[in-house]
Amino acid sequence: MAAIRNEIPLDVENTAMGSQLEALNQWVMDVARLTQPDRIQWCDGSDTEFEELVQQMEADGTLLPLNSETHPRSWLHRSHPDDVARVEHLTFVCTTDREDAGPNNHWMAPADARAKMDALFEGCMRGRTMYVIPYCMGPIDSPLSRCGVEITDSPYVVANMRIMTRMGAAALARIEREGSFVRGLHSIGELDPDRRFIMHFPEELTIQSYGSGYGGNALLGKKCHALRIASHQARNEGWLAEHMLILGVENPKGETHYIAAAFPSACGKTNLAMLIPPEGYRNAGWKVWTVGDDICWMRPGPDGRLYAINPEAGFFGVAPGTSEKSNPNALATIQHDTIFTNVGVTADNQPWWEGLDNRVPSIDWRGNAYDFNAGPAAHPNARFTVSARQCPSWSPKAEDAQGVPISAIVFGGRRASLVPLVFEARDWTHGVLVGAAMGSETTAAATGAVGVMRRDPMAMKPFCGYNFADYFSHWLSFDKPGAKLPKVFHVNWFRKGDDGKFLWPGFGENLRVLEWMIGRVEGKAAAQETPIGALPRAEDIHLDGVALSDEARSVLFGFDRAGWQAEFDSLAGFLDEFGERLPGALKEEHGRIAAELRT
Ligand code: GTP
Ligand code: SPV
Ligand code: MN
Repeated sequence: MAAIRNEIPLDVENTAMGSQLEALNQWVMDVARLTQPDRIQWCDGSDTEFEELVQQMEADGTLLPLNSETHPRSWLHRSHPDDVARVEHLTFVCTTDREDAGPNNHWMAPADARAKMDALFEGCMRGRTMYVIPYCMGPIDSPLSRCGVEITDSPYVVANMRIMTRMGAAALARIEREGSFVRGLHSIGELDPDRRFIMHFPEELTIQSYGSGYGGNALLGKKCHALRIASHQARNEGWLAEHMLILGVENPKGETHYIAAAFPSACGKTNLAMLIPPEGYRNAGWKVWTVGDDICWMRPGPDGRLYAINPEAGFFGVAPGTSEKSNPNALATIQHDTIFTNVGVTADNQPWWEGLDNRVPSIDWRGNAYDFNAGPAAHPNARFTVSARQCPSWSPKAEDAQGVPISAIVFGGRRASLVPLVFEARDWTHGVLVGAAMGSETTAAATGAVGVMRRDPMAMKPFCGYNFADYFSHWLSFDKPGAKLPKVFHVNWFRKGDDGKFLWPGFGENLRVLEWMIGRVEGKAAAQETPIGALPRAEDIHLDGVALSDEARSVLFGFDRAGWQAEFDSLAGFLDEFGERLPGALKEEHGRIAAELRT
């Protein structure tokens, strides 16, 4: 349908679409009247459309072609140097009642937010093209999927949305069938950090983003829709929208267990989702299948188990640290048809980032000659955008309309001290407390200080579209008669020794921990009971071939009672922030464990 309309104003009669789409047409026209673009382009997701966009972006320097022999059909995009990550302090949840957004969100009254945004959007697309992007989050035929339409003035956003979502004609047809969709309006504006806001109106299923062209701020299908708005919808409709990877672990008998894991931004989801088993495991027949690397939508199936889909169609992955050694599957995935954002380049125009290999780059992410003393070649939050289908470990079940059944849910974060390698929650309620208690050191995925410990419940601190107290209640509500809920675990790949180095080798070796979890699910693996949950002793996990110091062994598999008492004291303070709204069951669970820790 690739209808390109140059004339403004539009009227409904002018559009080539059925009456079911009247609401969409009306909204597009309203937006055009406000933002005053020179032209409007409805995106159909076709190859021709993509090629035209790329040509245009190559011509104006938005996309720089990379070495076509080593990286065919791949490009470098350099963002504005002040626009390199999510901006949590400028991200708002605008509910009628402030308490519905909760202390975990920045809140603005809907009318105030709308007035502020209208003023910013007014005439902002003059001289630009306005793109209308219909998209579907999740397999196009899945009952768990949801649709949206993003309006943007950024062709870079269109190209990324085409990789990250099911975009175009099929999504528009589903919208026409269903009638409802999430409305996202985006403009890069002036890319001025002082005129930048990411607003969410969950009650109206609406998103408004102005002033940034980067990742989660601008690709509205991702964090804004699939997490903030979807978490709100999921609460009303009885499902979960989570910041989780989904992977399948296939054992030598050919049985596959699916695991969903919530780690905060830049804390290892992409890496775990694409794990390649250590050699011995590989030879024995173990395989890992990737279903998703960032977002998981799940809901109870007829058999009482939780079934999960990945709403995304691509990866927007962290480049720095990605190497043949750490994540060979990711590296294989990004050899062609990939958009790199804010990486460096070598003298022969190949993309390069810290941790890739020992070559020396020639140009840094800002486009300056590389100077070792002037900072890294790649921005620490440099990313690649690539279709998930290119991943060698991409699961054949990833397109399954019913989703995959989840055997285990894993929480985890960057914790240099206290938290052992892995432990298992006693039951669902304890598991929800373990998720609510998550803490992690901040990373470059958002602007602000890096390495600061903060509470990040279920890795959703930046992404939960409503009050965390209600979110914890929603999680608890899944434990009802007939439910066959997954076991809940907590992991920490980031424990450091006295020398400040990581004690656990991580990456592929993490399969040993997944194997123990599956053993627990199947009732086969042993553990030691402690007040914080069931911990494996070193002998309960297969560690053959892993060189661990005595310090590593005692710390990774150890339980520090005094340390956990202090942790539970601090957790009490955090939970108190939610006041009366905090579910009593969570408070009681905390009190029970705190008391056990004191005896
Ligand atoms: P978002 O896309 O921001 O949500 O992040 P993510 O959770 O997918 O993070 P990703 O897998 O890209 O990991 C980010 C960083 O963590 C990279 O620098 C990795 O090298 C590092 N990392 C991942 N897994 C491990 C691990 O097992 N051990 C150690 N030490 N580092 C890891
Ligand atoms: C994250 O920050 O968790 C990401 C990257 O996955 S972004 O899409 O920019 O939010
Ligand atoms: Mn993420």
